[in-house]
Amino acid sequence: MAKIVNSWNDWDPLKHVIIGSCTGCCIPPSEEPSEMKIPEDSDMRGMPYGPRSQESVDKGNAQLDAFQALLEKRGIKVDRPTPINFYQEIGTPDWKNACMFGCMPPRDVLLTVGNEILEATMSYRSRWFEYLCYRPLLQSYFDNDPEMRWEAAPKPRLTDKSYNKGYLYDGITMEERLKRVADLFFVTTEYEPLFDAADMMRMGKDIFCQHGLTTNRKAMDWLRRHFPNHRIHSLNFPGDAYPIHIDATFVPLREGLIINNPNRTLPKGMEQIFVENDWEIVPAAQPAHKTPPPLCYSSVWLSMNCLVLDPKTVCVEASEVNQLEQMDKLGMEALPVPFRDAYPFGGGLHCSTADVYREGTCKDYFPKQVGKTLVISYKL
Ligand code: DAV
Repeated sequence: MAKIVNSWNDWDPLKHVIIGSCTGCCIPPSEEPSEMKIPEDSDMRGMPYGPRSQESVDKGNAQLDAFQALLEKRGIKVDRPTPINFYQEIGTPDWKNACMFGCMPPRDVLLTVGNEILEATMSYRSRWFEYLCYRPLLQSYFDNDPEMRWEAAPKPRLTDKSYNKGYLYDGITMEERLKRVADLFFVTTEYEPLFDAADMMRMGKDIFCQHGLTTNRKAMDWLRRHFPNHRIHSLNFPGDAYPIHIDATFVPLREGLIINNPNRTLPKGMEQIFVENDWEIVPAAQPAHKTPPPLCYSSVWLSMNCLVLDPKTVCVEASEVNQLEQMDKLGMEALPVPFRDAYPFGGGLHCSTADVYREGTCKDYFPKQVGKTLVISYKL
């Protein structure tokens, strides 16, 4: 039987990937952590929950299908999840929620590390059951690849103990938001491990995790124990008032090269491990757009949320002219992919995919373990 699952980083040659789907996606009811993510001036603020319009779903799906066709033309195998009925009340013995979110960004849910695919805990109630959409795929990988490790992180209780009540209050200023991020005080507590897979940047033997609204330190400690042959690091980016998911902030393009959101740079002491190991950190190009598309959770920095196909080739959103130009300057062939109609469903080209197979093995890109990033224990 063939090997199906293998991926150690975000840049080795991609052979097999999952692309999400907009079918049935909903705007979920407001919850403490999702409210935090929505900027004051966003048209998402105060939106009633319920299914997204069929027109927007069709437009999003058309772009996802075209992206699939582009990858398949290049010999990359593409799988798709099986959407469930997201517009139904869900619950556990601890809570109820009026509906779910969707299954557009598989990157948030699935963390591939070598021959393992790990289902993340997630940190919103609306996304608690999202793993079900990927189960048909995971089960078939498990059935057909005898080495595939299928794992799920402990499902979180997500009771009120997991959230800092009143963290977001009316009239909170931008200054206060930024201070809280700098102080590592987030809406999620340290009560239980919580993480979205998109907060992880996989770099061979090292996994760098963004500490923010969706991932806490206890999750990093859980990952440290779960992956004993890896080194788990914590990164934070104090310039980001809404820190969720590392992939519009700090994005590796190939061995030795990372683009970093210029508004969200690493604090002192955290850049050292990259510098000492000869990694170049380049400020990412400015987004081409002043605002995200309507009803979008993410910022304009989805411009840098690109999918690397191999160390010389990268997919970039087609209207992101500055980012396309920068890729060229950095020696990458950039393939333009129209994708703004899919953004509102949860993200860009990186978010909307999850690795199944990339060539390559687990390498040590950071032999010099220096600076202040290594997670020893979750305590601050
Ligand atoms: O800048 O809004 C989006 C990341 C989505 N996975 C941002 C982060």
